[in-house]
Amino acid sequence: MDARSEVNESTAVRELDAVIIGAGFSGLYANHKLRDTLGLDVAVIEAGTDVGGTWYWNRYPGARCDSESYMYCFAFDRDLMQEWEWSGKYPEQPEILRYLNHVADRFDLRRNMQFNTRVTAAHFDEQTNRWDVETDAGDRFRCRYLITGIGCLSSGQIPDFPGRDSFEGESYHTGSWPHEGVDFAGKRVAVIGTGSSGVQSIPVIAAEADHLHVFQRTPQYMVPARHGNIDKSALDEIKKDYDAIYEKARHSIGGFPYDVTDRSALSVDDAERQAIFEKAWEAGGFRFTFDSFSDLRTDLEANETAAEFIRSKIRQTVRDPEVAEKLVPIDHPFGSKRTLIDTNYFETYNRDNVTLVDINTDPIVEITKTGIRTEQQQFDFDVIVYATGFDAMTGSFNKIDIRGRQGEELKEKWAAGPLTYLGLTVAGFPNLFMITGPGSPSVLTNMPIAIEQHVDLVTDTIVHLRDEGLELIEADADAEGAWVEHVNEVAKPTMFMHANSWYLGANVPGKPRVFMPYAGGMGAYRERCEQIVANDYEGFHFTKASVAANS
Ligand code: NA7
Repeated sequence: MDARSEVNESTAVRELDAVIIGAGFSGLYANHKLRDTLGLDVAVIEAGTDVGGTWYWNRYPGARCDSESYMYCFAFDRDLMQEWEWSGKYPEQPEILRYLNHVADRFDLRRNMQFNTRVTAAHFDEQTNRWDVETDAGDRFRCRYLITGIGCLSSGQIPDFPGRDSFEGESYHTGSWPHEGVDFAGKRVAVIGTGSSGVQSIPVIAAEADHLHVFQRTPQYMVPARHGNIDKSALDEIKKDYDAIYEKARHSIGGFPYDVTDRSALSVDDAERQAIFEKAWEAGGFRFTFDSFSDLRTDLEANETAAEFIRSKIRQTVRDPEVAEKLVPIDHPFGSKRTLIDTNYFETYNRDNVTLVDINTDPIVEITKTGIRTEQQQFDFDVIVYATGFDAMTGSFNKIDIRGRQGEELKEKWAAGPLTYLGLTVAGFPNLFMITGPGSPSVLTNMPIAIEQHVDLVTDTIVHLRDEGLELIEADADAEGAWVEHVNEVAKPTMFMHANSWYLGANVPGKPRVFMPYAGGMGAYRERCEQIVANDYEGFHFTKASVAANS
């Protein structure tokens, strides 16, 4: 029987212990823990036709994770860790999707999942102390716990360019790429956007297309990925030490097991600094930051030394000096927007079939039937690729009508920026748990590490409720306010406050400028959570089952 027909037998309200929204890393693991470890009656509701979340949707050419493969996986099951073989240094989208399908098969996770279905509303009912959940397929669930695993970058953004819908060629957003792929051969292609998705796809599309025009708004800092096949014997060595490696990652800043230097960029002379940067550049990826200097994230002068080093690499790589200058970032510090990890990105501009359009000096005026018109030029295209990013962190929440006590709308509550306690719970929204919600380390860390920490905490909390005969857990408004303040305080001295980034909501017109993820590091966050639990769930209050039953 298909999972959907199992769940959707009728439109009558189905009583459950928990509804989990999303079947990506978060939903898969939450389903395993709540259903199999705790024995709860759970339904997982997923908009896609299968598991995978981010990696189900983002199938654009070149899509890949920036975490090294051996760290971009679940660590909750030793056999699973040992048996999966990654083929590349960084995991590519098809391989991550295969991995998540393997996890779903191995733990039989699909049997209580309902695909092709979006949750449209979730209202907390103060009479029953349950969440009433509705879907676009007409399902109605009533559950004690509501868990969101809806991802941080799942709500795609296509800018509202005039005439956008008049284009008669093919157009795609990188975050909802056709499953059958796109044939670029012999075609005139535009890519708008040079974030991670643009930077990963541009070299691949350029190699296939007749001609590629890249429309760039902000030049970006990039560090080479040094991607390649993974050495099997090296992976075997890692696997022997997996427990210790993961334990180190769990207590690190970024969810990686790397040693982080404590050397200041200003403590060495120019020659030594250059040599250190060169070595870190050779290591590639996020190691460039971890291996080089400790104050790149916090000291503008130190940061400028890294910024200048990367600018010189761009100038050395791109042959046409005019094009190189357009690609050189000057208006924000290194690392203030998400650091991009590239493969052959700048080299791509040495190809004859690639043209860079700087839309700061020549802005897009409209999308036409045949292409894109800027202030100075008209371009004709067969395909337009929007690599224009996401309404990050809050966008997917805002698409669901979530209401807490007294009908309070989450969207309204978050109108001036997200308010959460630990990025996990919201005052006035009892028994709602957000996996990697705004205010948690989430996107600033290696995501599986953050997801496992959150799901484990939620699982332990449900056990606590059960053991103590408690019906509801709810964040105190004061604790929530103090956490939001802390999130802001921690971000203040970092580079993150010096750029128009999606971390700050700056890429979405009208979105409040609030720094959304927690920049204090995964290790510190984990310790804080542990302390809170040890202090009888400080900052939370509980409702006893008996009181709830009578209310
Ligand atoms: P990003 O990183 O948000 O990048 C989006 C890109 O699109 C970026 O270059 C933007 O320029 C550009 N953009 C956005 N809106 C416009 C408009 N209106 N006009 C022109 N250009 C625009 O999204 P990605 O999908 O690449 O990556 C998202 C995350 O996924 C990434 O950080 C990783 O965590 C994985 P801007 O820089 O805002 O000037």
